[in-house]
Amino acid sequence: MERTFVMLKPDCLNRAMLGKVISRLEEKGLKLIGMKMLRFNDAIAKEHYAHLASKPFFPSIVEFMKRSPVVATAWEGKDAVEVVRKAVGATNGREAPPGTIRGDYSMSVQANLIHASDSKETAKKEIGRFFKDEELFEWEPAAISYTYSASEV
Ligand code: IDP
Ligand code: MG
Repeated sequence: MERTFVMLKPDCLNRAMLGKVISRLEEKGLKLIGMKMLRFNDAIAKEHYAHLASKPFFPSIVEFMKRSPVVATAWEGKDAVEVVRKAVGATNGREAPPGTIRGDYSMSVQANLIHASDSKETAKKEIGRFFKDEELFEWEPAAISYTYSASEV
């Protein structure tokens, strides 16, 4: 099954939205396979957001991500990368459609609650950045045979 990386950002913790946001992914039918709390430093922030290093708002993202701890999670499911990106919605919370996590809970471009990998390659890199192999768990949810049809697994 495909894996993806999701991070609950400082605004998610500080607005006490962790449970809500994690529930959205659980209720969709994705399987949580790893979870940890950590605090960003400059090195992690620069590596994680390297694709934005040339943007004028880059220093502000780094400061934002260091403001409080974050929660890193890894999820598994069929087409997990795309399914999660769709559930998360557009970067700008004011433009993300209702029904998406950002569309329902965020009013900001920067404080948009959640990070999700944008491709399978990125997901592999990001899971590897934040988790050791032994911090990722193989398990079978009790409802798995009601989450997918036999031909989908
Ligand atoms: P994504 O999170 O939807 O994949 P990216 O373009 O990868 O969006 O940007 C990473 C993060 O950087 C965003 O989630 C947001 O927190 C922040 N960011 C992106 N664009 C801006 C901006 O124009 N101003 C401030 N922060 C931004
Ligand atoms: Mg991105």
